[in-house]
Parts: sequence; structure tokens; C-alpha cells
Amino acid sequence: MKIGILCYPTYGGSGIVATELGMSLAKKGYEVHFISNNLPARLDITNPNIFFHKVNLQTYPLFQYQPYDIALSSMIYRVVNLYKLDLLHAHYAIPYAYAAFTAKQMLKEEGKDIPLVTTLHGTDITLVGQHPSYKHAVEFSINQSDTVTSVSESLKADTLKFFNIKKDIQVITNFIDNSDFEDIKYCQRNQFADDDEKIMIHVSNLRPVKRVEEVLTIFKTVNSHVKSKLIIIGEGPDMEKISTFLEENPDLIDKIRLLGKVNDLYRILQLSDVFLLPSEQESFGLAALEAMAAGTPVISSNAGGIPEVNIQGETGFLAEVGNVEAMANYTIKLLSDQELLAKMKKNAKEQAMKFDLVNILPIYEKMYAETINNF
Ligand code: GMT
Repeated sequence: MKIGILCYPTYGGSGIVATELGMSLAKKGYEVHFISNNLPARLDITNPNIFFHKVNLQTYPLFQYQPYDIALSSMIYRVVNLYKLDLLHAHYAIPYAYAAFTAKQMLKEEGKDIPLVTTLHGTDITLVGQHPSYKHAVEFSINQSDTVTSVSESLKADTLKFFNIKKDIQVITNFIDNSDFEDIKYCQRNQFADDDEKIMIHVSNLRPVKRVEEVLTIFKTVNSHVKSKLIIIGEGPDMEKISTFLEENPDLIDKIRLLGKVNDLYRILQLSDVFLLPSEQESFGLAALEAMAAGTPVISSNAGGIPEVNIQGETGFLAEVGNVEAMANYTIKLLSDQELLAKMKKNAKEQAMKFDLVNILPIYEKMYAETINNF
């Protein structure tokens, strides 16, 4: 089967899921064509079954904004024709499902067509997709897709609540390849913390929904009870909030390490004691799953699909969005009790195994086969 994957190339969760899925399919012998405006961050282009098609933008002085969606749908149309693709898989409704629909219309003009799967990831439904500028186009392109999947039950419910959806939505959860954690070279824990210190970690794109200011508040409270360090991985618009916090709390400067975007994420997750995720919205929380796969329990909000991943009292603790006091108290409780910490680290890893690629990939394959059969 030849599959075209349309996704964001950045470190955002939807691009990571699309890339990991495509690479796993390629390993199984599928021919996978990635269409994006840049090489996806984790894509290993050395696999001969993987192709990358960069969407080229033609600049012209008349354009105040470059018409990316037109270039994207033209590229989709060209790749489908050239490589005789069997199926398109759009990750994130905006603009991928919409552009794929346009490409399908172009193909139909020539008596051809191709089945389209759209996977909804989160903010395409709960945040950006709600905006009047996009809402109708998002609803339209979901309804025009041949198969629609969402990454959690919570996101499915939100989609049905916010949009007039005529399609069935199949939940296929995100996944993790636990084998990636097997041959990992361990980082030295003492590069980040003293022997008697615990390590907290937060990984995100530092957008407002991630509430990084709450990560800092939680850390400040916890640090006054438990000797600890905080590692923050990622870059984004709320980086400024971190700088402001450090200016206001100079005594914490040498306790907080800002690593930016890192390639060795798993190595650093492995040495952490607790992952903080106080998000306002989170359709799934792939970052939490990655932490769990590294055996790191999660203290999180109960937003969106997080409770489907992080189980209260088993793999970590959850509190209402904004309840930083509860999240800090849970963290103190966890980090002060070695037995509880060891148990939750074990539970976190076991929970991650339930979302293993081995379990989820066959569901994607079955869905592809059914989509093509029903087309
Ligand atoms: O977290 C982000 O803001 C990035 C966003 C994306 O689309 O790249 O992540 C969303 O998709 C991920 C993969 O399915 C989910 O794990 C994240 O929970 C979801 N983010 C939100 O819903 C805010």
C-alpha cells in the first residue's frame, strides 16, 4: 500500500505521531510519502520506503500572505498522480484535511479519486478550529473525509459537541514505541542534580495552553519542601514567562535548567522523577505518555484526554485545571515517599506498555484496509 502522510514538520505532537506512524509503516513494507513544508523533525529519511515531498511556496510581490494551502493541495495532487498513492492520511484538520479535499476534487476532474483519512489531534478541534475564520472549513473537511479518527475519547466527544459531524469518529489512541527505550544510553543523573535532589521535568511547546507559569509555581512550592531541580525542554511563546519568573526568583536560577529543543529527550526523561503537565487543554498528552514510557510518573491537570493516559493514584496524580496547590501537594507527597515513587514509576511504565506501537499499529492498518475497501 502506498500512503501519503500530510503533517506538520515541527516538534508538535501531531507531527511526531504522524512521523512515528509513517516510519513504523515503512519498516513493515508500506511505501510512505510525507508531504510537508519541511522535513519532519524525527523523520529518518534513510529508509528506502520513505519519501519526502517539500511543499514549495512561490513568492510574488502581490501576495501579502503566501497561499500555502494552494501550494499544498497542488503538491498532494501531483504526488498522488506521480507515485500512484492508494490513500491519504491528514494529521490535523487545518489545513491538511481541507487541502486533501481540494486535491481530491482536482483528481475527480480527471476521473480519479483517493480515499482520505483525517486524524484529529486536539487544538484543530478545541482551540484553532473553533475560531470563526476556520470553523466551517474544519467541519466541512471532517465531513468530507472518508474516515475520521481522533486520538482520545475526550477529543471525539469535543468534536461531536463543537461541530455538526455526520461521520463516525473512530478513536485510535496515540502510541509509543517502547523498544526505543531499550538501548538508550543513560545520561548521568549527576549532570542535572545532586544525589540528594529529585528531578522534575516539563516538556512542551511552551504555548499558553501548557501553563508553564504553573509548572514554575509548582516547582517553587515543592522546592521549599523537597530538595529538587526542574528541567524544562522545549521552546515557544511563553519562554518570556520563564525569564520573568527567574528575574523575580533569582534564588531559583541555579535550580532550573532550560534545555530548549533536544534530540535526546528520552535520555533525559529516564533520569527524571516526576513529569509536570498542568495544561489547560490536552486532547491526549503524548508528552506524558513519553514520560511514562521512561518510567516517570505524571502530575497533571485533568484536562481533556489526560485522564485516559494518566491514572489517578496509579501512574501519578491529577487535579482540576488551575489547582496548582493540589498539584504541588501531590508532587511533595510523591517525592517524599520512596516506596510510592518506586511503585508509581513501575506503574507508569506498565501503563505505557498498553499504548505500545505493537498494539496500536495493527488498528491503523485495519482502518486503512477498511477505508480502501469501503471507498
Ligand atoms: O500540544 C500541542 O499544542 C501540539 C498539538 C499538535 O497538534 O501538534 O498536540 C496535540 O496533539 C498531540 C498528538 O495527538 C496530543 O498529544 C496533544 O495532547 C494535543 N495538544 C492539545 O490538545 C493541546
